[in-house]
Amino acid sequence: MRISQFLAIAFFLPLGWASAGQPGKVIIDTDFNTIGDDGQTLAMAAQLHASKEIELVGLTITIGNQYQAQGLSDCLKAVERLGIEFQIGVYAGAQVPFLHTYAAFQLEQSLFGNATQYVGAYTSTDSGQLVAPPDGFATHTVPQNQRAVDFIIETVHHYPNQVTILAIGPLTNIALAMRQDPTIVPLIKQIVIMGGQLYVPGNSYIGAGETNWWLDAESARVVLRAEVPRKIIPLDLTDTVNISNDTYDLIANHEPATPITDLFKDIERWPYVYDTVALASLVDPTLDLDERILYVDVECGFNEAYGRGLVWSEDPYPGTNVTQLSSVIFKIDNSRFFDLYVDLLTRPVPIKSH
Ligand SMILES: *[C@@H]1O[C@H](CO)[C@@H](O)[C@H](O)[C@H]1NC(C)=O
Ligand SMILES: *[C@@H]1O[C@H](CO)[C@@H](O)[C@H](O)[C@H]1NC(C)=O
Ligand SMILES: *[C@@H]1O[C@H](CO)[C@@H](O)[C@H](O)[C@H]1NC(C)=O
Ligand SMILES: *[C@@H]1O[C@H](CO)[C@@H](O)[C@H](O)[C@H]1NC(C)=O
Ligand SMILES: [Ca+2]
Repeated sequence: MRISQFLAIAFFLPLGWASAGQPGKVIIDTDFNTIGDDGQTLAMAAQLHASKEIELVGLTITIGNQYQAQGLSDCLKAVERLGIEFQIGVYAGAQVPFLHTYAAFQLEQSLFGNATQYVGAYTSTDSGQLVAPPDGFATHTVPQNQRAVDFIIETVHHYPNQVTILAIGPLTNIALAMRQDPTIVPLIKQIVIMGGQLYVPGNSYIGAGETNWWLDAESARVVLRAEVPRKIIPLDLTDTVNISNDTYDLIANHEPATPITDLFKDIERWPYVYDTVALASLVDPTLDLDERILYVDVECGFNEAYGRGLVWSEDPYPGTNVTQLSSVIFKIDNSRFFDLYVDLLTRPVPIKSH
């Protein structure tokens, strides 16, 4: 079943609190990597753009899985590989988190213990040496002249209440945009965030938080406290959306092979698909099976809990505007999700322009 049919059904169902009908225009803010969950999300979004189920308006790159310059380089190649490089601009974003720099991370290590889990870019300092994807660097695509923060601000003003931000990395670019021009905040249609953990352990340094929020907790806090409709896809959900070997094989062994399935064949098998769940939940809210409206915040103290999600079931501060509540998804329809995942990751690439 195609998404358009899902949407037709969704039309007759009560939609979730933060779901405002068809997704429409989407900016993806991403700590890009070639064929990890961010790269998969872009490949899926490009197909949804081609079939007009979303309108992808730009890709803004942030630090996270990799330093920003490497994510940017990999994303330039990705749009060429997908054949969307003349339609979708790639914008360079924040190079370091708002406060939680590599130096701060090193201090944390010395005070609170060594890293035992995933720390993304912080496995080393930024060497500045770019590494090519398996199929080489981009040959003819360069970043847009405009910076990510300015692009976000300009786009939201140009299309008031029409732009959804799919935020699948640390929230640095979005927080900076909200601070540079606070008038965008009430004009953002919705932010869908992959990040945070509420009742499950984290996957970042010493297990405190989820990696995106841990890498830049201050920016996460800015975005979580903004008066903007928000849907959160936390680890609590993504920990329950495991990809099976059979599903892997459907993509890796797909005939005919595509540049995406070829890349997929060589990735290290890993049970989680994180960011792709956020895209799916954005385009098809009927996938959401357990939605709760919660007040969500993030620990910013300089301690072992830095970056950990904080949650209240009710507004903790009298007078807080109700729009600061978040929709949090705890369960999706895994079977329908993986049907969509396999479908979108096996469609022909490069995508023919329309
Ligand atoms: C971190 O690891 C290094 C090298 O293994 C070790 O020398 C150091 O004592 C560790 N620090 C803490 C706080 O555990
Ligand atoms: C998903 O995979 C992880 C890691 O292999 C495992 O610990 C967990 O129990 C699995 N969860 C589900 C819902 O299958
Ligand atoms: C999935 O495949 C990997 C390697 O291809 C293998 O190590 C693992 O045991 C398989 N998992 C299951 C549940 O069959
Ligand atoms: C909450 O904020 C929205 C948007 O700024 C505003 O329209 C609304 O009146 C506010 N509600 C309360 C109770 O302050
Ligand atoms: Ca990501």
